[in-house]
Amino acid sequence: MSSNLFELFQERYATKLDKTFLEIPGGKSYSFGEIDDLSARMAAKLLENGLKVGDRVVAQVDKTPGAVALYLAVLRSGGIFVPLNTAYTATEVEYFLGDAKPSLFFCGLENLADLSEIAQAQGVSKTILLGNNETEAFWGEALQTDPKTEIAPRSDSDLASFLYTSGTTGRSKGAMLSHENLASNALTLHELWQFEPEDVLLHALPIFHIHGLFVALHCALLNASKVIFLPTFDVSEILRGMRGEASVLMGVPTFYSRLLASPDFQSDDCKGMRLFISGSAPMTEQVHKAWTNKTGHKILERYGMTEAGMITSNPYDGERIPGTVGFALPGVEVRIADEHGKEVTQGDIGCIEVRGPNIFQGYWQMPEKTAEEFREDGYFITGDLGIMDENGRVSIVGRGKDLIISGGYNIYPKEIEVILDEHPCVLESAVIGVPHSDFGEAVFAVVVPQSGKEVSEEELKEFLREKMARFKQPKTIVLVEELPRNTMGKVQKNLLREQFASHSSD
Ligand code: MCA
Ligand code: AMP
Repeated sequence: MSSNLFELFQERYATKLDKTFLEIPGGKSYSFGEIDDLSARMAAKLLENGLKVGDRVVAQVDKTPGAVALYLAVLRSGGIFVPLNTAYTATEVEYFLGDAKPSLFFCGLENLADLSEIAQAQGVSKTILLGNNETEAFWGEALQTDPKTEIAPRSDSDLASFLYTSGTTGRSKGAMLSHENLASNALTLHELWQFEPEDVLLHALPIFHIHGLFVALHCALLNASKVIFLPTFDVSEILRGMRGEASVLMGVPTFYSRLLASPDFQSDDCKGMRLFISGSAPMTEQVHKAWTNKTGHKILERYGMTEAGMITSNPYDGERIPGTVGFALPGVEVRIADEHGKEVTQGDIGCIEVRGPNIFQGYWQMPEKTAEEFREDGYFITGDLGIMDENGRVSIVGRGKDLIISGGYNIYPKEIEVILDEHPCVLESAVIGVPHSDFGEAVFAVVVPQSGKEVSEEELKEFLREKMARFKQPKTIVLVEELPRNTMGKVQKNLLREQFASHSSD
């Protein structure tokens, strides 16, 4: 196996340079050869801007072919790619820049002035505008630069990327992923899901997370597949893709429930499709079955995590059972364990623990935090609760960690509670997830005002507005006199979830 992940991709598409790689709405397309060349030219410009092997490159950029080329350019230069959600506010970006200490920061035009200032204060040597097409900024300039075709040699354990994942402590942690972590996972998925030479991937996921950047794009790169590359999820564009050349769709459950709810969606639309994959959040049995009834296809659900890439998958050939996430991927070990890491009796509920070449290298500059998440025998503690049947099939039954998954985005309540509690009129708060028909779960905040002080839901929402990305902000905030606590004084979120379960946040 090549050590530099980029080399592996290049080997796979080397004979398909004229083939379309990325096709964007409107019909414009970029061949494998063009993106490869662009990435080599961008690599030359990265070097010109001072990038050295092992440097971090943070990118908060729109989903464009240029962004894909930038990712590949960083890989081939031996840098570490750190993508950020485009919804993050300047305050959030400031934290990531201060933590990752990148040498280069790529961003979009919106907020450029603010972000440059923030980046400079955090010691970032250069803030660069990527540009949204080949006539603009870094993208445009790269095309005028001679390519640097050499690929920086990397060893298996060298870092390729790190992705931030929030934590139960409220502080985001950079999960460090090596070239081997990403390569092994991609090769396994490509084989397991039986990619075929003529497959066309319908890509509507963001490219700042594992799902869209690694699972989806890496499979396409390994397969030298055409990708219908949509900037955002849009039902009519998805239908157009399915009615056209697409054969594989990867998405979060919200994609599937929105398609089912669309009056334009017809059974025939899926005639040319080979495979539907879902993950990042639990898919309800109801959606799974409705999809099968409508299309005749059984969605293949898989389970993963930023720290581990993909962990389990329903089988390609065997039975895809709703409510289960399938079997440990080949080469990956999964066990259901008690709080000491001892395997529970088969069929009992326990914590899902995982070991294998996919498991990350630790949290960026947080050795203690890393140590807490691993057992002595190398298993990583996912924090998800599951059961395993006698054949090794896993079902996720809950979460040991306080986490909300909304439309496939992970939101850690602690992060929101810390900020809410900073409001001068707030005594304390508890953030929970409540059922939501579109996003699966919605963020819901329960707030206790300081005695003698008054505050409204609107004022609190306004207070949060600039401090965190919109998708994290509570859809509803209710004010209460006190929070339910157990005898140890711990807030009983289960009681709040029961109390507010039917409180519609839709
Ligand atoms: C958008 N909004 C949301 C969400 N998305 N609110 C809660 N949860 C969300 N997921 C809010 C926006 O802030 C905005 O609020 C309003 O909805 C409309 O925004 P818009 O961007 O138009 O939303 P959308 O296009 O309808 O997006 C919904 C979406 C998107 C397509 C489901 O959230 C999405 O692409 N999710 C996929 C996330 C993903 O890739 N997860 C993988 C993580 P306002 O109106 O108030 O401003 S990787 C992972 O989890 C692991 C490893 C794994 O297993 O894959
Ligand atoms: P993240 O931390 O963003 O990488 O999200 C990882 C978490 O998403 C996992 O720990 C699970 O809780 C959840 N997750 C991913 N895939 C699934 C799935 N198919 N079913 C249920 N939960 C999932």
